[in-house]
Amino acid sequence: MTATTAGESTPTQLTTYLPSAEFVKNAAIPSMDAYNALVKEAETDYEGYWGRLAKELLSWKVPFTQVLDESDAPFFKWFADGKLNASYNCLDRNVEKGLGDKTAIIFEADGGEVTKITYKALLDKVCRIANGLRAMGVKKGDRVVIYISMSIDGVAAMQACARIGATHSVVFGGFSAQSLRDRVEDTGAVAIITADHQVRGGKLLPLKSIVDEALILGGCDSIKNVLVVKRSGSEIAMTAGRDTWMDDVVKGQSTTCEPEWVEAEHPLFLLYTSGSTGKPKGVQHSTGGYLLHAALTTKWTFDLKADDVFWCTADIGWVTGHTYITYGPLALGGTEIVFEGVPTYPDAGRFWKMIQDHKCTVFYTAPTAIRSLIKAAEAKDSVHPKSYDLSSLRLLGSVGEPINPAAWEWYYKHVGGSKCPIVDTFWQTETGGHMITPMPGATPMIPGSCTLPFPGIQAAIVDETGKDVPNGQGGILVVKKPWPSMIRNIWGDPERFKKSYYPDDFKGKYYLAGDGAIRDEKTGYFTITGRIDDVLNVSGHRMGTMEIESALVSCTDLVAEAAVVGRPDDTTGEAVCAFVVLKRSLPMGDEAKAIAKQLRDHVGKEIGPIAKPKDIRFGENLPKTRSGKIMRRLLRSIAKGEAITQDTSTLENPAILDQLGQAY
Ligand code: 6R9
Repeated sequence: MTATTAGESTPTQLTTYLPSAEFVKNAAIPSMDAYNALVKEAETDYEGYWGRLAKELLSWKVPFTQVLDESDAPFFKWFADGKLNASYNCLDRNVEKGLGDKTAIIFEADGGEVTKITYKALLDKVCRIANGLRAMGVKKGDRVVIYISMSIDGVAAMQACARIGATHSVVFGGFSAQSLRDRVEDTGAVAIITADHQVRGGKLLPLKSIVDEALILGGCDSIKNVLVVKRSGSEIAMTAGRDTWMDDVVKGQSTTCEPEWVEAEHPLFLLYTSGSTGKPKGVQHSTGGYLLHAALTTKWTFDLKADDVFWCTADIGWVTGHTYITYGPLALGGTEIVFEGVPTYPDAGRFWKMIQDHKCTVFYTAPTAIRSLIKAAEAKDSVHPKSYDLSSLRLLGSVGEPINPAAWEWYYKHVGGSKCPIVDTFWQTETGGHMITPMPGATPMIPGSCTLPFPGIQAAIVDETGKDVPNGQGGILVVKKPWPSMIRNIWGDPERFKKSYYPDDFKGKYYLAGDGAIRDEKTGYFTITGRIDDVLNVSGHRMGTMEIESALVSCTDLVAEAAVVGRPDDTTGEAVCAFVVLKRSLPMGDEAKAIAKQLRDHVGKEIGPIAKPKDIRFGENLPKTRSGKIMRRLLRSIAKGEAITQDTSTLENPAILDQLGQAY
């Protein structure tokens, strides 16, 4: 790869990186001309373009005759009269192509044990789970909640649901009983698939007992069955008539299972994510359009080839794990790594050692992981990438939050050996797959920019009235045309769907991403400037400030009022900072520390450990305007430790600013 410095050197000037001739030689999209030709094809005949790709990448039981149906906008339908099955597309058809003996998944457990499974064996496993679910009466359209950690079983459970047309809803294993309960109730699921325990960083953590707790909290009467995968083998409570070991569910089941051929619009999954207001929303995805984009982006953005060993380090509890573990790589017949645990156990060299051991070629992770591994590597040579053989790598990816140029360059140099392109992929739970990203064999890369839209995606930046803003000027990120893998609805709340994503501000015509962005004057490249709503991004995990505030005030004995803002953090991107007014006198010193711990534990219990505030600041009141509005901009300055430059003359009680100066 050649590094060229573009234009004159100014302090903000960043280097442009070009893909190497060697990478370009075999790339799916080998030049900007090839990229531009696809963009042009989509512009000239939008439906023809997506229709062509849907036929080329997916196998249809019943071919579609219409590509896009806009008659009920913004409830768009894609390939609506076509029928297919996602599990057939990911498994059977690869076996039929002669890939039965090819490794589908290389699984490495927390303790380092490796299990490999071929396409044929994975298909057998999925069929047996699917038959077991059918035997329990689970059928097309039913919802199944999956609460499990990273495992072949987790991927197989998702595929088994897809096989019988049941809509899965995976709940991240770090969520609390309360969060799990809320999601179970909202989906009205008939079954939960879980495991006895999960293992993270050498520690055994409960899963099944949290399911029990969630079900006791009430509102989950729809659940008829709980299927339990054995991970630890330790003793756990089983409720007769409701709980069954997965081993017993699949015992005696056939390894063939006729797929349920579903309409392309049939909901493949629901995945809960945070918005700016209210409870987390159940993002509903389709089968046909979603799977098309999962496969297509894996093919073009990750340039996946038959002999690649692909590794996406995300958890299947997040959308990245859905699209780039469970569906995309398998739909293309790829070999992928799945790992259990954390990047820092047994030490911060885990990722590098796994890349070396499994000869990983394409590696996809989050900036927060990179930043924490940089810190560790700089402190200790043995966990520095240079202590490992990473020569198998040919492409790197980043997702979840903006990657700062310094982290980008370290990733490029120390992990990629200055020869691997980096795809900085911007997308969201709602978009199903990549929206703005370099094409690795074509797009000149600039650290910190996700560059240009994926071919066919009509991303743009507009002002509050929906008017395009010129390059060089920041604005609101929108998508002007519907695309196949877009969110179809918020489960059970179509009004909220319209309000959140197709607001009247843009006459209901543009998809509102919720992020701000700016395009470079010269290159037209996009840089994401962060959320424009009250959503925080901590270690690439989305959280609503409102959710955390509700969790804090639900500690009714202690908390009178709470406000939550984000502040920049070197490692996690953003950190949660809570401002709390207690029902008692202002605590100081050790007492304040103890209360802060109590509040953190409470948030951990209400939502999950990821939502625990890093800083808690106590005040006798919150800074408010005379009309009673919390001055959030001011809170953000305090959280950052900035000198206060805002006008505080409207502040009702300026004295509390001093109290809020101390973080616990
Ligand atoms: C896939 C995923 C979505 C939000 C999104 C944005 C941020 C994701 C990014 C990025 C800058 C990138 N985000 N990728 N910001 N550059 N490459 O992360 O989905 O969990 O729904 O989060 O994450 O703010 O709106 P999700």
